Amino acid sequence: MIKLYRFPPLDRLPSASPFCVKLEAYFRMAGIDYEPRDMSDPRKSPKGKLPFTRDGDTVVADSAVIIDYLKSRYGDPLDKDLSAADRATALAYRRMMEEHCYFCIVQMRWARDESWAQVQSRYFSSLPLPLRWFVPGMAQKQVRRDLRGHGIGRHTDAEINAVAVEDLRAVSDLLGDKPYLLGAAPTSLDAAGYGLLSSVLFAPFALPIQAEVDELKNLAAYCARLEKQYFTDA
Ligand SMILES: N[C@@H](CCC(=O)N[C@@H](CS)C(=O)NCC(=O)O)C(=O)O
Repeated sequence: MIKLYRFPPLDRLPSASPFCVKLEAYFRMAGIDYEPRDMSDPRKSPKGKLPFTRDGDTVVADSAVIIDYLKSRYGDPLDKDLSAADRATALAYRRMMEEHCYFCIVQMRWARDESWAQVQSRYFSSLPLPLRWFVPGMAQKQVRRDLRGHGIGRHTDAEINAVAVEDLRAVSDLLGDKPYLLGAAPTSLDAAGYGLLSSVLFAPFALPIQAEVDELKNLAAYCARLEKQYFTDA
C-alpha cells in the first residue's frame, strides 16, 4: 500500500500540515488506499518538506507532484471531466491558496508574539531538554527568513491580515452555495481547499482575522461537510 509521510495529527486535523491534509483528502476523495506514517523531521523528506509518498520503489515529494503521479498511475476520477476553463480556475485558486494565503497564515502563527506562544507549546513542548530551549527559536528564525524571502514577510501585520481575508473571501465567493468548489461533484481543488481551510478553521490557534473568517459561513459549513464525508474515521 502507498505510504504517506505526514506531520502528526493536531487535534481534529489528521495532520498539522495543510499540504498533508490536502493529500490525505485527495486519497480519500479518489478512493485510493494509503497508509499514513507520522514523522516530525521534514529534513528526512527528499525535498525537505512534507508530505512525500512511497509507492513500492517510487518516492514522490510535494503534494501537487504526488497528485499528478497518482493520476497517471491510478487514473483521474476527480478531474477527468473538467472543462479547460474549470481547470484554469482550479489552478489559479490552488496557487492563490497554497502560494499566497498559506504563507499569510504561517506569518500570523509563527511570526507574531500572540500566537507564537501557542504554536511553540503545541509543536515543541514534547522536545526533551535542552533541545526545548533552543529548537523553537531556531525554527521561528528560519520561518521568518523564509517568509521574508517569499515576500509576504515584508508587509505589515495589518496588510497581511487584509490580503488573507481577500483570498478567503474569493474562495467563499467561488463556493457560493454549491456543494463543492467547482460544482456538484468533488475535484482535486476541494482537496486543496479542505487542506487550507480546515487548517484555518480547525487548528487550535487564535487567528487575528477570526471575526472576518466567522462571516464566511459557507466555508465553515463546507469544511464541516467534507470532514463528515471523508474524515469521520480520522
Ligand atoms: N509545495 C509543497 C509544500 C509543503 C510544505 O510547505 N510543507 C511544510 C509543512 S505545511 C513543511 O514541510 N515545512 C517544513 C520546513 O519548511 O522545514 C507541497 O505541496 O507539498
